[in-house]
Amino acid sequence: MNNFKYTSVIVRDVSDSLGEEALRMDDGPVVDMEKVRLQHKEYVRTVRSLGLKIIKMDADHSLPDSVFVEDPAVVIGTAVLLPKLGHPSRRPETNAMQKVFEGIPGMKIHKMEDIDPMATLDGGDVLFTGQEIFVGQGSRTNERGVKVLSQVFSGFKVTSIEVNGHLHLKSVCTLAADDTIILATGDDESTGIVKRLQSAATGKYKYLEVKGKSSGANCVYIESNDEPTVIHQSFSVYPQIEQAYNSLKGRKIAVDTSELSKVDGCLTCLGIFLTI
Ligand code: CIR
Repeated sequence: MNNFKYTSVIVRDVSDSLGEEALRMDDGPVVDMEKVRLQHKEYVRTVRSLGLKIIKMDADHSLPDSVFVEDPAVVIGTAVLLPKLGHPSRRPETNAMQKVFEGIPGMKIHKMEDIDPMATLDGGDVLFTGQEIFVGQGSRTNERGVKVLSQVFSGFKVTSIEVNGHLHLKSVCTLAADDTIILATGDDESTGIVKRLQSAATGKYKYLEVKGKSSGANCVYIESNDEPTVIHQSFSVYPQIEQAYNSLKGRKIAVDTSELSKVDGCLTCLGIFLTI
């Protein structure tokens, strides 16, 4: 399977209600919606420039967090799991997502709620490395959600990692190359999470460590266009990550999504990458 040779990406236009109503872990600075839209546009332009087809969903202004499309779908190959999202306000997001996948020939859709109505999961908790799947268990994903994920993607080993102090597993670690996981170790919670992941891992990986804001370790790894590419956060916003990303082979592209990080959005959360 060409796990990371993506051909298309699902994105969703920004909801007008994001600034005022999106969920956030901390009360913080006001969100500048103009900046959010510009940063989202730039992200979409970057992904398109890599040759990927953009499948764009319309904004739903009644769903403030719906730009974060990674959470309402987990896709590996032709299998898609539509989870029951961890936070009730986000659960309707899977309705439009289901319609999108029904329109893509060859996809096999699994609805978490039909398998176990008590299970919850956010896609941001699911880290697929090509060798195995790690799934964060914390405020959004419960044990039953992990179980449903293991059933749907039964061809891979699924390991649950306790997540505390951060929204999702991928808030602190993501894949940066086919054999490399980039990890945040800037605070006690992220250090604990990545230590648990490292001791549970059965695949062979190199680990790249970054300090500072944990979301500096959230990047998108793509093998389309015959050159491994990493889309990472801007070095001017996250100076601590420069050395780590520069040590990777292949193409590196910076995209600034710092305005979305005010409501806990990372880079991975803005797209669902498909290989078919
Ligand atoms: C939430 O709390 O659900 C949103 N404000 C942020 C979700 C970000 N999702 C992700 O990184 N996968």
